[in-house]
Amino acid sequence: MGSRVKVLTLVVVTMMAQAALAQPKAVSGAVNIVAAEQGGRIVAVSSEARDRNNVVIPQWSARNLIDGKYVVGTFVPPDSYGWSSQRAPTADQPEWVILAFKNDETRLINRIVIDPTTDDPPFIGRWVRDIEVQVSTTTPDGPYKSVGRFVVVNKPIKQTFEFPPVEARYLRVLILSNHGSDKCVEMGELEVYEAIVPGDALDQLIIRLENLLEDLKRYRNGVLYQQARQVEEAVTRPAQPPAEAAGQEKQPSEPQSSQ
Ligand SMILES: [Ca+2]
Repeated sequence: MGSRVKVLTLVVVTMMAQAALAQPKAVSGAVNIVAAEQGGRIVAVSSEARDRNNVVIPQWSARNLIDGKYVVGTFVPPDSYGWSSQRAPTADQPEWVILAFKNDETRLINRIVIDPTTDDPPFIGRWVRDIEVQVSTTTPDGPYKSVGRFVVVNKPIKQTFEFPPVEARYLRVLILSNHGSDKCVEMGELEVYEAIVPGDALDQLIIRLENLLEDLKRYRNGVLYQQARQVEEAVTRPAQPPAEAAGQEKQPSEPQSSQ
């Protein structure tokens, strides 16, 4: 009678249990945690463009990578053109930047965003191209482990790169190439986002499972009630011929055929 319901319930329970056991997919937070205004900082950089007096040109310094200022269309922030290195990178001798988050805290991250756009036009090939993202949970000197290599296209747009959630106290971005220039490599802004394991989703799943358990209990109680009624009906059934009744007295709890 209730066997179809039972099977259905089992299927639902199994599916929900599988969903509960499955690795919850991490999403990225909405806050750029390496932004200077969030407490992020440039720990070290391979080189920065310098003037004739060997002084770093502020408009091209590495701190412009996390200042929240962007070159957009014809708009160029007067004090922030982006970061420019002193020399062009190669795979053997990459340029690099090391970044840290507020108070040098270790954070779980899974996304970086790069806007290559600087004050120089893309066709001269200075913008960043091949990168390798590395993380350290100990010191700025490492040891570092790689979380992936990515290619930044030569377009004035924000480009998102994702990887499995990884703990990072220091983030090192190796720049292995630009788009052809033999002079330097440039990048407008670098953003980092935290991986968020959706606790809310898990809470919702627990609530759903709890509700399902309640439904199952109600179902079980309903079945027990049904059985009890059947027994009751059997016991209180109008008197039967003595011979048959006597035969049944030995098994008073055995339910009679229902209905
Ligand atoms: Ca910037």
